[in-house]
Amino acid sequence: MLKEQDLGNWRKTHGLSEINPAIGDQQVVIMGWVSAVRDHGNIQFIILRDITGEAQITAKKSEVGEQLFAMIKEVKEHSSIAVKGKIRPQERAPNGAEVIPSELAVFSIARKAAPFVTQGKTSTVGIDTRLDLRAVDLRRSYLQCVFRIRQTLLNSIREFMSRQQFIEVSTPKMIATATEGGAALFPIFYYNREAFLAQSPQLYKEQLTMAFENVFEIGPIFRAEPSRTNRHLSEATSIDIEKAFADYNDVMSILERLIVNIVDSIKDRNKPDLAFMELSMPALELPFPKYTYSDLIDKLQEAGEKIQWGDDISPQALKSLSDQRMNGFYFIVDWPTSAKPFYVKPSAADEKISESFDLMFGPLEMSSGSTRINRKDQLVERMQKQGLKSDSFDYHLRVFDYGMPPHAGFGMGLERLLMALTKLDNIRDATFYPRDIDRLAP
Ligand code: AMO
Repeated sequence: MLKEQDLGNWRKTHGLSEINPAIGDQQVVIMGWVSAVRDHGNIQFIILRDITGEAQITAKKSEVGEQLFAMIKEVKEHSSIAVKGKIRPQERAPNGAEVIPSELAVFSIARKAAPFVTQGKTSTVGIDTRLDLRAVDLRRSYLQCVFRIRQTLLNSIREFMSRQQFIEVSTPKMIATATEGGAALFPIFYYNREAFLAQSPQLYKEQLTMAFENVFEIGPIFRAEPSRTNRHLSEATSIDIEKAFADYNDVMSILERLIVNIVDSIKDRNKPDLAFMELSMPALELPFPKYTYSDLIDKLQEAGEKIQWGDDISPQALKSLSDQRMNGFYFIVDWPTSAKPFYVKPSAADEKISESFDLMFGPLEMSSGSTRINRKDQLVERMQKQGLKSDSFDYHLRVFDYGMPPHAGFGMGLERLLMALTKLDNIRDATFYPRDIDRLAP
């Protein structure tokens, strides 16, 4: 019988990707979780995985002795184990080497077979079965690739924005008022008052341009989305930037260069992941194509869509257009003022149109942004037109008396971008523990 033991003095000497013939005769200690076992009678193979990669443990009864062999034979997939042993060259094993065990430590025995396999690119079970056991699901090679790409994405955003002299900020997630009209709020108890989870860092990032000029934030946003779609989460991660002395054209230029930088970093740093996923990054050319909202409405009407000027443009409608350039990244600019939140600046030439944009990838919205109103009286007027009480925004409006610079910015959904770049069907797979109308656990 296998017995579980504590870590005690056991420590790794090598990550599994470091196991190779060059290690020679020294003893190694490796640790990880069992991703596969193969029983060949008097030879037992275990494929062990850790965060660096995988290695093969080969136990021949004649080589390791009856007692250790019997123990190894009992090890099940997903168990957490350590092995002490020596390396032997083996062409067919990962990195050309196998580990011949001399001692086994079992930290945690897997008591059940997982309801899904962790190898391979596609899963045979529905997403809900996987999400119910998400930490086990995240052991899947495919998702490990997705989240390594996410890591590159986050690092390259921080590197790029820092190079452009943006400072990373953190703004409150418990807030007093809504900013994004259409999306519903989650109310919370804040001591004896009602408060909300932030839908966006919008007003705070705008205020911070007064002090820091250029700011960015990568943080959670909360949206009570009543619909069940493959592209909406109740808790998402937003990449927000705000820049003083700039308009929407300036921040569109930053956004497209940011996307190019991210894609280049992934191509450079995630080669093995892209190879495993059989995935190539989109070819990008600057500047990204721009379509005005009004032109798109005309095109959609020509394509037979029932859509009026002023309506939102749905992904389904966009799919009816057969424009090659709309398969990749492109901007839709100059949206109706009525379709955008109160802080978006109407155009000086025609106030029905706003200085705003959405960045799209195919039919999917990645980001939206705009030039903002920086005059208090105009902002109050826009709030009133949208039926908002300007008194409840007093905490925000008061800083406009002290020289709010002209500014512009955007917010981009991290999971949307990751989903688009890794060609995931469902946004839930682009986040560790998705939240939606049906799911609050795990
Ligand atoms: P918007 O509401 O368009 O704009 O949101 C910006 C981007 O955030 C992502 N996003 C979501 N992702 C997953 N699930 C959701 N429920 C969800 N909601 C939004 C999308 C979207 O394009 N304050 C403005 C931004 C700005 O003007 O700076 C805002 O929040 O990718």
